[in-house]
Amino acid sequence: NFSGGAKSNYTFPKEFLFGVSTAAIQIEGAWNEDGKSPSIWDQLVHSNPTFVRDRSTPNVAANSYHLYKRDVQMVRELGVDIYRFSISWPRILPNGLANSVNTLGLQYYRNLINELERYNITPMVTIYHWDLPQKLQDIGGWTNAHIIDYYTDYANILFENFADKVKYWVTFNEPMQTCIEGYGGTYRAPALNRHGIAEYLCTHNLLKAHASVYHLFNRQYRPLYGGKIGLALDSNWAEPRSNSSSDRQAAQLYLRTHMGLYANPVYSAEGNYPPEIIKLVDEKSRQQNYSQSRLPKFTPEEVEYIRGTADFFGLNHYTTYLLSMATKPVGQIPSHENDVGIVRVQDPTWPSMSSSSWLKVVPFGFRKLLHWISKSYNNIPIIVTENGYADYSGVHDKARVSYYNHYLNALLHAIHEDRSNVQGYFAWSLMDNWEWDDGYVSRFGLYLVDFESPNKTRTAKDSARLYTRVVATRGLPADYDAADYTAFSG
Ligand code: GBH
Repeated sequence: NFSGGAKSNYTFPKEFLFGVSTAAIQIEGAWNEDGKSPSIWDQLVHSNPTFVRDRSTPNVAANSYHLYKRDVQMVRELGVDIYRFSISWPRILPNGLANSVNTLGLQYYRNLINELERYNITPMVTIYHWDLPQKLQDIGGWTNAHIIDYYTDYANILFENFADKVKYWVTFNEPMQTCIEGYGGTYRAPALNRHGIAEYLCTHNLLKAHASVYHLFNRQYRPLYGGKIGLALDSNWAEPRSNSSSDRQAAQLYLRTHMGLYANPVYSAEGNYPPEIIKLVDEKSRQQNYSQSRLPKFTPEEVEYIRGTADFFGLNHYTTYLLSMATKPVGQIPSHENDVGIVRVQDPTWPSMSSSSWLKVVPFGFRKLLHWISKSYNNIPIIVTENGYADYSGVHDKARVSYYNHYLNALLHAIHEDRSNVQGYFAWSLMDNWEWDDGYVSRFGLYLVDFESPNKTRTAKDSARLYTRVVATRGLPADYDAADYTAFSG
């Protein structure tokens, strides 16, 4: 039984926030219009087209740069309270640096925010959703400690312009993807692949940059305008592969050294990286003859500077893995994967026909993860900033409807039975978009986008209708069956 709980009459609290999420490069297009410079993703896919499953680019995507009014209309149709989108750094600062601000870029987001305001929809802004200006990558990107100041300058410009209207800010979307996959690996831009070294430098600078922007907001903007600021961390749930103590240890180690690498410094009572990862990387580095640990150290002052720098825990969650301890070395040497030394698989019997092979449908994992976060980080308010399902397209998206039903049912149980402090939920995504290395093959939208049509026509899917009902009634439809997984069996 994969379900997150039996069918119930639970409903979402009155003040619970419902929203939908997008990200700039995945929807906007206009990649070189009105002064925007290339991001590391433009650079990666233009120079290496086979990186993407269908060899597509985000050059035009859903053309939201020109169609944002239609986007806001869809948000209104859904009846949600809040819209999460990201701002493109290279659209605001083509050099990456604050010496020259692109007023046309600012104007685009001002128009979008004003349009949302007109219909009483709260904006949530992600300051960084992976699209670093290539010009900053040329000088080291997130491995260059000066980026802490560059990022703070960029955020300051956003606050100056928009903090009067934007009441929710997310500093970073999924730092694990940026650092471990982008700098340590090849799966995300800049695909640097300097494993064992660069992911830790990136993590170190990114956490300091997050704290710097939190303090800036707290000091200069919160007193004037109010508002909340946090991080959005991605995490799978980690289920022990068997009930052995070693597998149970592996599952905990996964949570503590993956999501925990970013969560512990910010959300734990004691701050700093989890002691497990410090010990593992220190020991390996010594054995490997490095003169110092490949994981940089925070000074006690830095630990304090970073600790507690978030008003909410943003969680992006999609799926679950089974964990066990590795019996022989895993991953490249050196690398974060090798440092941690655990093995991650999925149960082939878990249902899913998703276009994204990793996306197995395991609602109980969502519920357990919410509980784990609540317990580990002092019952911090959680906002689920992303959750959703990918298919190969179509408006009658039975599997997505089923996915949302099952995961929202698990969420209701988390709130009512486990008392997890979840205050909001965002569906990923408002519409089909450019799904990174999956291009336009994998579709996550509540709205279908016809990428072939000149107007990038958007059409509501069945899942959009479901979500509208959930938002309006604050509960699941009467015909929802918690035991039914047939939608995922092909
Ligand atoms: C999010 O990332 C992103 O924020 C969003 O932009 C994206 O469109 C959306 O989800 C859907 O993908 O390495 O074997 O674990 C998702 C986080 C975690 C999903 C890693 C893919 C890779 C499979 N990702 N996972 S594996």
